[in-house]
Amino acid sequence: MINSSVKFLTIEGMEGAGKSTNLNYVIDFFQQRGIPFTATREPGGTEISEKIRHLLLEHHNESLAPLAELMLIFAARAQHISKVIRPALEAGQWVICDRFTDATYAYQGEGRQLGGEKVELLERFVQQDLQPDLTIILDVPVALSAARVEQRGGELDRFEVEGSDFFQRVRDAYHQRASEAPERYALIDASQSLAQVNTELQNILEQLLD
Ligand code: T5A
Repeated sequence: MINSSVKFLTIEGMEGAGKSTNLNYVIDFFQQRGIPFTATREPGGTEISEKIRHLLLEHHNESLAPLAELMLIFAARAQHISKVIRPALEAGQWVICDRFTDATYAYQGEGRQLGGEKVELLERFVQQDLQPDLTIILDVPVALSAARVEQRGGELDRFEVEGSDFFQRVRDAYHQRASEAPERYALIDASQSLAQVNTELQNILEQLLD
């Protein structure tokens, strides 16, 4: 059962799961009902955090150490929380965020194999009591994620060039987190047609706002 006091909603999933596509659906849903919200994303969401995002996604002549990657993500997050997320929540708005710390557990904790303890340490330090109230995970198998990224075209970023083992660890981590706290997560099979995904999303949002 979804808690009706939900305010901080995050959307997660692997590359090509359809986060951007479905985020637009969520935004329309809120707009049609006149519910005040802030839609944002991670890494990014502020001028400085977007600069860190570029640093994270671009290719460089030297490799980025996984621990440095983790610290950059939390630096961007600290700025984002301070400038966007907390002010919006304090103003009584919903916050709808494309990725948040679940992505760090999945990509840095498991994908990069840094382990969950380091992520948890920084999560406590940076977020204190702040946690999403509900996280929607758009779940796709690794092969479909790769196929959708390929179909979308364009240059692959620093994460998208990773292999299937990396992404399998990422997907497993999302499943693990969802199974450990089912009340905080809604898992949608995003390998279905977009119309079917939208229907599931609509059911979740209606429950949320009832
Ligand atoms: N990252 C992020 C970390 O490593 N740690 C962290 O803590 C955080 C916060 C950027 C990267 O940062 C990493 C993870 C990421 O690698 P991002 O901007 O969210 O994160 O980037 P991507 O996940 O790469 O976003 P994408 O745009 O690739 O994926 P989306 O948004 O999930 O997919 P979308 O909506 O663009 O759809 C992709 C294609 O699939 C089609 C769409 O039309 C589009 O062509 N599609 C479908 N087709 C058929 N059926 C459906 N149901 C479909 N849904 C979408």
